[in-house]
Amino acid sequence: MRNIPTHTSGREALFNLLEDLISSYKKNEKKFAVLLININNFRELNTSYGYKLADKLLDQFAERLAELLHQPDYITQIGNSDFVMILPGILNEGHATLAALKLQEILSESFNLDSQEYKVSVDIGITLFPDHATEIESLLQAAEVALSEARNSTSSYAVYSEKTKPNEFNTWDIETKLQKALNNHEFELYFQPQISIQSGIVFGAEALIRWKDEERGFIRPDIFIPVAENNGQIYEITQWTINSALRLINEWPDIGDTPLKVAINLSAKVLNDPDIVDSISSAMTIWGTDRERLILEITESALMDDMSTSFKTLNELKALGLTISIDDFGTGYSSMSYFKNIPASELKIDQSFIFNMLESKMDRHIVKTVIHMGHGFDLKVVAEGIENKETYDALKDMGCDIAQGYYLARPMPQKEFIEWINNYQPQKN
Ligand code: G
Ligand code: G
Ligand code: MN
Repeated sequence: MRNIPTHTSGREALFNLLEDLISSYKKNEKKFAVLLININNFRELNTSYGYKLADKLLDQFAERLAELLHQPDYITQIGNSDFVMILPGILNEGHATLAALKLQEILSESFNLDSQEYKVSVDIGITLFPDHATEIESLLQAAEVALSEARNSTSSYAVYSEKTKPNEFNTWDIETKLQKALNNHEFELYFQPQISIQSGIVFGAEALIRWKDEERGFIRPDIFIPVAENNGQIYEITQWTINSALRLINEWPDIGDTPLKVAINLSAKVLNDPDIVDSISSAMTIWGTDRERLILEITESALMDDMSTSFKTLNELKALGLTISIDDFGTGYSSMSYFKNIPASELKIDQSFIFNMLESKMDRHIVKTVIHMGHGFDLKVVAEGIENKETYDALKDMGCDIAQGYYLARPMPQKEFIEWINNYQPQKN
């Protein structure tokens, strides 16, 4: 077990501690340091090794941090891959950077899991009370700024400094910019084609949101969707995505016997919104959408977080005639028993299995098994992340239903997508 508080409870305890420290340190004119520690590429770790292993790694990581503590130091986990360490009673900035160096030294030794070695690297943002800020929020914000500075520099730690602030694009900035983007409709939907692999004809497309900021250029949804999930902006973004997609598909040409489908990514968070079913249903009425055309993708891992609420909402959406697809399938570390009641009609095998399936016998075996199992449950199986013809052909042989990946086409804006459909020649093999 992790012997330090995690997530929400950690955050609350941290705020309480900071409140106490700030009020007593203000009186005594003493300094303390806040270190924000972030594990690099934690998401990739989850994808490559699975949640179970990543969790074990996180446990060991937390243990190592805890060993380092001297009374009255304090450490807590505040996000999936973020930890905050408080060092009370330091005399100057040098003390704090020394601690950061020490931390890095200790964390850079490999972790041993299931008799394999894993390396982890961290970035650390450092901020001092009262030098950089004197309130809880602004202290943590300054630590975020310092962390971004560390991420973007060759050094893996950085101390907050006023001059880094205006150019930095931290979580705080994203929130404000995101709101502006929502108000000004700065988003665009891109579409990545999906092909019915056995017949070779176009099946439809996955809609992927794109946000281009004036200064920063394209900001990846991987970066801003989690921020929006945290602060509630995700509801508005979801409305925008659904309405845009349903409006745009009305411009797509009719080819073949069945209309082209659109797959929209839904954050599992919105499944808790009591109005979500009604709002999707009324968007379909407004845009005159044929129910069979809409696919909703939910990632497997998010689904597992709150299975009872998610399943209830998904069943209602399925009852409306929509297709539910389980995205990133195979990374959610799930118990197979949920399959008996799964409110889905489609599985999207995670890209990580597809990328290496030609080289890795293990990955090939997983893909084959998922296809077989999916079909056993009457589910259509989609493979995404197909980057070459050999992979496409192998998936066809395995009986996979739908294909998506750079080999076929990259995500593209509406206009190009329509041209792409019109020029597409069915794959002949
Ligand atoms: O291609 P890409 O970088 O767009 O996608 C990165 C991630 O962002 C994927 O996991 C995808 O599911 C997610 N994503 C893309 N568009 C949307 C969207 O409109 N809503 C939500 N919730 N997630 C999206
Ligand atoms: O999590 P989700 O499955 O929604 O993520 C879709 C993401 O995968 C998008 O970011 C999309 O651009 C990306 N993508 C789609 N096809 C390929 C591919 O063939 N190779 C790689 N590397 N990424 C892909
Ligand atoms: Mn998806």
